[in-house]
Amino acid sequence: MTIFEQIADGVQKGHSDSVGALTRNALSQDIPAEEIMNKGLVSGMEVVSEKFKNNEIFIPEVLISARAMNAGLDLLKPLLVESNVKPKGKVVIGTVKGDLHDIGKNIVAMLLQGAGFEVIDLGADVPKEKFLEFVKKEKADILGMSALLTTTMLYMKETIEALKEEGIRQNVKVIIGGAPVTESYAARIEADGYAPDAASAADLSKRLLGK
Ligand code: B1M
Repeated sequence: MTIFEQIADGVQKGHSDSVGALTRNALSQDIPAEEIMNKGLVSGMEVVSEKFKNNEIFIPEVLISARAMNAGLDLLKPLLVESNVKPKGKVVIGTVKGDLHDIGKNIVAMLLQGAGFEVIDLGADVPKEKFLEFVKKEKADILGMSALLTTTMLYMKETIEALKEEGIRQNVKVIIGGAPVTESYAARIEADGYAPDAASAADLSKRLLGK
């Protein structure tokens, strides 16, 4: 196995210690950080993402793999920033106001990160003012909103209306998801896309930015 395959394998198995050690080893061989990230960490997380989509693995395994991926990513981050490697895009994400469910949103954030996006996670119970503030401040390419309650999903529409009122709706793609959310609801509130699960959210984001 190449060192990239070993890193990818470590991510899939959720072995944080070995992913960290292998990432250090790869760096000591002067392999560029971007290559380690893409061919090792992201490639491993893509397999995890696919298996999650196909119900071959479940939330605990995804969380353990994400932790292993982060063990490598933490070592690469300073180098990636230094070498100015551009992420695929910037995503501001959060669970909407009134809603404390964040497990699904966290997985979406992790898989987006695993797919090469810079992710700014605002947490749960996020008011529209905060979404707007961060979309503007961070010049986000994508705003991701999650909702798990039939009552709180209505707040997604309010946030999109607020983006329009602020005159910045055209600057950002809006994607939404969460158990009660549907494709037709997304169309109705004029979101740019809906994803039924975390892996699809990463695919959708790449598609929307033409990556
Ligand atoms: Co709540 N809860 N809960 N809950 N809870 C549900 C959602 C519910 C369906 C349970 C039920 O009654 N059967 C129900 C909602 C009913 C409805 O509105 N239709 C419900 C209720 C009623 C409530 C309370 C009101 C209960 C009460 O207090 N009386 C209360 C509300 C609190 C609040 O938010 N204000 C409440 C509280 C809680 C806990 C705090 C105890 C806990 C949340 C803990 C936490 O998140 N930190 C909780 C939990 C765990 C659940 C269930 C059991 C599981 C949710 C979950 O984490 N699923 C849930 C029942 C269920 O869904 N079966 C339920 C796993 C997660 C990986 O899936 O979040 O769907 P999910 O995310 C998926 C996709 O939806 C998608 O990708 C994810 C990964 O594949 N996705 C996106 C999610 N966000 C996305 C964003 C995207 C794209 C895709 O783009 C940006």
